[in-house]
Amino acid sequence: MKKALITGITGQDGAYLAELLLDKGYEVHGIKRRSSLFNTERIDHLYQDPHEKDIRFKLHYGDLCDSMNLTRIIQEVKPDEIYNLGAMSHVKVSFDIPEYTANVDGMGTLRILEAIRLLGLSEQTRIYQASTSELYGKIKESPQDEKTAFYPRSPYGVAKLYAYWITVNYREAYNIFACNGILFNHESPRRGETFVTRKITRAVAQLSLGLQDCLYLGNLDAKRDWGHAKDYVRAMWLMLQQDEPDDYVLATGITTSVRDFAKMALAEVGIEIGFAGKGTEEVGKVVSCSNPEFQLEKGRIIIRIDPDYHRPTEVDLLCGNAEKAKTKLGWEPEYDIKMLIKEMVNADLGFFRREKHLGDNGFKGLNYHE
Ligand code: NDP
Ligand code: GDR
Repeated sequence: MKKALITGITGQDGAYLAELLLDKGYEVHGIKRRSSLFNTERIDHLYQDPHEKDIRFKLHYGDLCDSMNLTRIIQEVKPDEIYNLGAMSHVKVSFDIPEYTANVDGMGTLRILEAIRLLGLSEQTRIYQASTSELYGKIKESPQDEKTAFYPRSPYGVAKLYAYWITVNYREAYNIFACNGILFNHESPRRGETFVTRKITRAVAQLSLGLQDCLYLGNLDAKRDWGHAKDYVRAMWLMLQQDEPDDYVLATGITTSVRDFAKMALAEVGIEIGFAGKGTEEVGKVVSCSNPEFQLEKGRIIIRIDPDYHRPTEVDLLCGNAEKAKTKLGWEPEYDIKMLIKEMVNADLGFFRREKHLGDNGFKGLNYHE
């Protein structure tokens, strides 16, 4: 039975990847951080009682900032595959905590690679490094592929640049089977709530149910190549099953602005909006609402700009070319952006309908703690 170790198992991708590997018969180990509240919501359905026999899912406390901890876990597990998904993954937040971001996202990768080398596991353990389209940053060339030059635009992007190159270096210097997946944005109902897609789909649900008045966003002009996380974790696994290690772009090849994403998400529940005004004065107004369940009057402003969400340096346009992954890995995404939005909006609507029902009947919401 193959063993995998996933850092960042409690995150969006970690949860989907753990499901995939368990389905494939792997023994799956994950590193979770100690936190004052439970942080395993995305993987609770995978939990196996450690007192039972033959369990295939095990969590270890750890942190990418702690070399000794990482080395001990890797020594104990001796994984065939490591998926390094752990990261301070929020680009805007990385401007607030740049040193921490460098430590986790940059040095964290080095710590894992060094552990593999020092433990003599270079021939046994394959590693997947979660690289990102944020490496491209300020580019003129579109679409971007594996040969496009990097120009990161945030402390997050710069930390991930180090991680990218140290992964390449350990592959070349020590013959470690190490791959970078240069992944463009990928989303799902499990996406963190402060990333723009999930922020929008949650707001669509709350606006339409009368639980929120207005959605505040930053740069509506930014364009991203949005795919579904389920498609992308499949390719992470494929990268580690090849004869030779390599780096691959994963993307859909379709780019959409934040403004259009918001329009499409609202259209999913029958709300049409129009945008008017410029810069920070731009607003999104209801043009029509064809859904009899919702009470949104024509002309009501439901989107405004909050300049606090603007970034000191922005990545304007990302659009990926995943031809290499398609040809060499045989990978094809199954979701397009419409299917993605539908799934996300419906999941959030379901959640907030339950919240509203509880509220209407005198109970606190599901996330309420006395
Ligand atoms: P999430 O933010 O959902 O998950 C990040 C994970 O990293 C969480 O499990 C988090 O733990 C963990 N983590 C954070 N800090 C540490 C630390 N110091 N030590 C150990 N673990 C830590 O990210 P995604 O699942 O969306 O992304 C997975 C990886 O892929 C990340 O590295 C991200 O940068 C990268 N990536 C993501 C893309 C995307 O569009 N989703 C695109 C390209 C790259 P906790 O739950 O406790 O916070
Ligand atoms: P990104 O994702 O920075 O691309 O990083 P995010 O969803 O945060 O931003 C996408 C674009 O939307 C604009 N934007 C806003 N963003 C947020 N979060 N909140 C807002 O209110 C808002 N309004 C507009 C942003 O300026 C940006 O242009 C994600 C992360 O998952 C990274 O870890 C990963 O590496 C990259 O995708 C690929």
